[in-house]
Amino acid sequence: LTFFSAMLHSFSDIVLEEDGGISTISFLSACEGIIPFLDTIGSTAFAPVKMDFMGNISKLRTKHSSEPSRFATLQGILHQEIATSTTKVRNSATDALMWLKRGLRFMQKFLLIFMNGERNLTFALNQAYSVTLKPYHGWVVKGIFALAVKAAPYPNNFIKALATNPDHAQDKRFLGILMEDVDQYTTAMDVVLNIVDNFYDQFKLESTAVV
Ligand code: 6S8
Repeated sequence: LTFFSAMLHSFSDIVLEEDGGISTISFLSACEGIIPFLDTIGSTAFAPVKMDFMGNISKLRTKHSSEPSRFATLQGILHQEIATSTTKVRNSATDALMWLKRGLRFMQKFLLIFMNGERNLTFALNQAYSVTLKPYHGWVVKGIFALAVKAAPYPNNFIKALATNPDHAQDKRFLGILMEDVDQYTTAMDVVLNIVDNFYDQFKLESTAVV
């Protein structure tokens, strides 16, 4: 019925290992599940965002393929780069995951603000951006963001884009169902992102560099 319930691979499907290990494949599949979302609501202004997001997924997929059993969890990948002092090298998996989690946190915050009733999407996007990606962006990238925000759809079109069938969006009950799905989805994202954020804090992997 909604984009979130129809997703083949969602953050809600990620089963954590006993020690909190996050399956690399489940995580990357959940990330890929977001791409059709960018396609439906997106115009060409979204292209750089999508490319960056997909680039990081692909970096992590490549890393995983190089030694699937060792890199079965995201933590396994990070531990290996910590042990080999390669977390900061160009194109490291640590760096790819850092940007991926920042983008996901941006999306999660945006959805939460929307779910709490904010219907001015430009405002919601700016709010989410301020507390997630903005601190790491220099003026050029801030400009790209400002441009993308201008392509934000009208709230009704956004809601319609989140229905698997546009007719469903006309149903009085649709908004309530959508809000439930968004709630479940953002909660599942929160669990996974908190684990990854805590790992980055614990091992001092977060970079404050501005791009
Ligand atoms: C650093 C950086 N990546 C890159 O330079 C930036 C690329 C362009 C991003 C512009 C601003 C993005 C904000 C989101 C805009 C959405 C607006 C919607 C408007 C309608 C890193 O790149 C590389 O990733 C790394 O691999 C390495 O090379 O220094 C490193 C080297 O550089 C970023 O800042 C990551 C941006 C990720 C954005 C992911 C978006 C998440 C997905 C969904 C968002 C859903 C948006 C909801 C829209 C609803 C519309 C109403």
